[in-house]
Amino acid sequence: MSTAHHGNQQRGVALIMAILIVALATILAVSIATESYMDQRRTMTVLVLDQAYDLGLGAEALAADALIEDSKGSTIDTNKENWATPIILPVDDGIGDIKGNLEDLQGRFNLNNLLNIDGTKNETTVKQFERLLEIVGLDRRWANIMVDWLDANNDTQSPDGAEDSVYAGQSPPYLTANMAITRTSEILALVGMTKVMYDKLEPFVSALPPGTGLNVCTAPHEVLDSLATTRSQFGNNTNTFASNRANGCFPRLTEIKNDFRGDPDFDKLITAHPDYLVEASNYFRANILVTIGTTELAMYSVLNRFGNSTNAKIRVIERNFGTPN
Ligand SMILES: [Ca+2]
Ligand SMILES: [Ca+2]
Repeated sequence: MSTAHHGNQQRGVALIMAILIVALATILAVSIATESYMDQRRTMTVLVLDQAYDLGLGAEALAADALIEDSKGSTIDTNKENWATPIILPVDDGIGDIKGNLEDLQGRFNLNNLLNIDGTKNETTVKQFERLLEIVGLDRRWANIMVDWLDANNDTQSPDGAEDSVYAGQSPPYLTANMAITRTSEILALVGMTKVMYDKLEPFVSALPPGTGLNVCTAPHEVLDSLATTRSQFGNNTNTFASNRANGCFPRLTEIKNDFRGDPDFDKLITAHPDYLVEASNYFRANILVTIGTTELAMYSVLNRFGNSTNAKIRVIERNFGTPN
């Protein structure tokens, strides 16, 4: 009996071993299958992203081409020209598409214009920026804080500036840039600047080379209205503004100069910087979204158009992925 019992025990152990082995084998098989599936997915994503990147570069080249074409026939730049028309191109019979549009960055307030070319504070554009801040619902004190962020010195603007001592007291501590910015998102480094505040301002500002002009044909009414305080504001009737814009450049340079003349701040700005307001642009951003299956690639390329109308050229001065700046 005891032998038979012993034999049963052995069979029992063998059965458990067999079940365990099968279970382990199953786990292993599932794990191998999952891993190889994940490997396939990863490889596919890498390949598709590569493809999306190449397609993005293609869309960027198309954008550059549109800007070169434009320079041949026109001396002004408006949102009614061909380059400003958004494009959608299908990829391989509908497995994806490329969406793209070009935006004139010179319609925005250039933060680097808060300083004169010689690096000193530009009193006239700082006044304009203070008004722009108010128009978008932010405190005007950000203007002087931005001046301190940009200017090379460590002397704090009165009363609202912030230099190294303020930033060194943060956790983690850091220092002011004390130079021109290349991305508007640097604003987020200012002490107290929140994402919500930044999002209010972002559509109206750029980070272009110092001295770059403001295109009145493409500037939103918020930016135009920041040029003067005592004149009728375009933002007071946005429908009229939009319908005037539907015909091309509005307001024309001569119109806005006539309309705003007599406003003390506007007169000072135009006297100090006669070339500040323009009707043509050299800096654009191509916003490109490539979708292939479930993979998306967002690409933002800043394009600089230079040379004359018979021989215009484009250089890409910045490429961002995922976010515009
Ligand atoms: Ca044009
Ligand atoms: Ca400074």
